[in-house]
Amino acid sequence: MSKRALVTGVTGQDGSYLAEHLLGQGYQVWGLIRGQANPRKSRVSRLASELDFVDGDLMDQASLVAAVDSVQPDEVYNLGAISFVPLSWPQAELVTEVNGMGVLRMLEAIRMVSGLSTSRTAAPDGQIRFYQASSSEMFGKAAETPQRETTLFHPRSPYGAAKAYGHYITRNYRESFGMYAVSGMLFNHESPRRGQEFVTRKISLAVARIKLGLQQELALGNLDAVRDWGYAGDYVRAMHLMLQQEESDDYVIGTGQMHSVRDAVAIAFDHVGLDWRDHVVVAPELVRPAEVEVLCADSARAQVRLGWKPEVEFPELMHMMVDADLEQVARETRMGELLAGTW
Ligand code: NAP
Ligand code: G4F
Repeated sequence: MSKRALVTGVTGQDGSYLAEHLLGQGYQVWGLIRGQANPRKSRVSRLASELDFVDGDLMDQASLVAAVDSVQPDEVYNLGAISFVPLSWPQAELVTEVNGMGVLRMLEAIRMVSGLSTSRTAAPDGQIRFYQASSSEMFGKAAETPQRETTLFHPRSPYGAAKAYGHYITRNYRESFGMYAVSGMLFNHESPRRGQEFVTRKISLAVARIKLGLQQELALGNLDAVRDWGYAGDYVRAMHLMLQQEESDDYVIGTGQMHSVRDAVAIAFDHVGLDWRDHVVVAPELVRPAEVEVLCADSARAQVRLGWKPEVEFPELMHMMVDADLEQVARETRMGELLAGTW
C-alpha cells in the first residue's frame, strides 16, 4: 500500500518540489491549503496534478486536527511559514505565531489524532512521523563556522527566534512522547520557483529584465553577506530521507560552500555578458536591523547517515535561475504586446 503524506506550505517553493518528489516515490500526497480561494493552489496543481488538498491553517488548532484526522498520514512535513526574514521585524507577533506556535499546533494535532496522552512517554508502533522545516537562521551570529547540529543558536531576527522555538519544541515532543520528530536545519536553497523577494531570485529576475531592456538598475542591501546556497530540488530529497531512518534525529543540510551576495550578482550578470557594476546600486533601507553575516553548513552527519549530498553547484544554480527568468520575462513581454496589439 502506498504511504500517505501531508505537506504544509505546499504552495511554496519547497512544498512544490517535495510534493513532486513524494509523488514520484509512489506516495499519496495531500497539501494543506489555507485561505479562501488561495491563488497559489492552481499553480501547484499544474506542477503536481495528482496532488490532493485539505483545508487548514497553522494559526488554527482545530483545522490541523481535522486535517491530520481526515488524511491519516504516515508522514507530516511542516513547511508552512512566513519565510521572508525582513517581514519578521514589522510583523514579529504574526511570524512568531505561524513559525513558532504553528509547529506546536501541528505536533499537538498529531499527538491528539494518534491518541497519545500527555503523560505517555512512548509512542505506539505505526506512529505518524513529523518533519519540521528548521533554518540556519537559528545560528544567526554564528558561534563557529561551519555550523553543525551542535552549534549554539544566536538568532538575529524574530524569524530566527521563532524557528528556534519550533526546533526545540520538535525535539521536546520526541523526548517527551517518543514521537518520531525530526528537525531539518536547512541552509538557504533556491530555484526558479523561489519567491521574488529573496535575493537570488531578485537578482536573476533583474538580470533578465536588464538584458531584455526592461530595467536599468538593481537596488540591493548588504552585498557582503555570505550564504551557503544550494538547490531546493536537492534539499527536498534530504527531508524525505530524514523520515526513513530507524531513529529520529536532527540534521544540518547545506553545501559547505560560501558565496557573498556580491559573488551571486557577478555570476548572474556575467552569465548574460553584462558588468554588474554598471547596474547595481546599494540602497541603505534594504540593510537589516540585525544582519546574519556568514552562514556555512557542515553536513557531515547527513552525508554519513542519510547518504545525502547536493548535486547542483552555486554557479550552475544561478545560471539555471537566470535562464528561467529570461524565458519567463520574454514570454510575459510577448503576451503583453499581443494584448496591446503591438506584436
Ligand atoms: P515559501 O516559498 O515562502 O512558502 C511558504 C509556505 O508557507 C507557503 O506555501 C504558504 O502558503 C505557507 N504558509 C504561510 N502561512 C501559513 C499559515 N498560516 N498556515 C499554513 N501555511 C502557511 O517558503 P520555502 O522557501 O518553500 O520554505 C519552506 C519552509 O522551509 C519554511 O518553513 C521556511 O521557513 C523553511 N526554510 C526555508 C529555507 C530556504 O532557503 N528556502 C531555508 C531554511 C528553512 P500560502 O500560499 O497560503 O501563502
Ligand atoms: O535571500 P534572503 O532574503 O534570505 P535569508 O534572509 O538568508 O533567509 C532565507 O534563508 C533562510 C535560511 O538561512 C530561511 F530560513 C529563510 O526562510 C529564507 O529562505 O537574503 C540573503 C542575504 C541576506 O544577508 C540579506 O541581507 O542577502 C542579503 N541581501 C542583500 N540585498 C538581500 C538584499 N536580501 C534580500 N531579500 N533583498 C535584497 O535586496
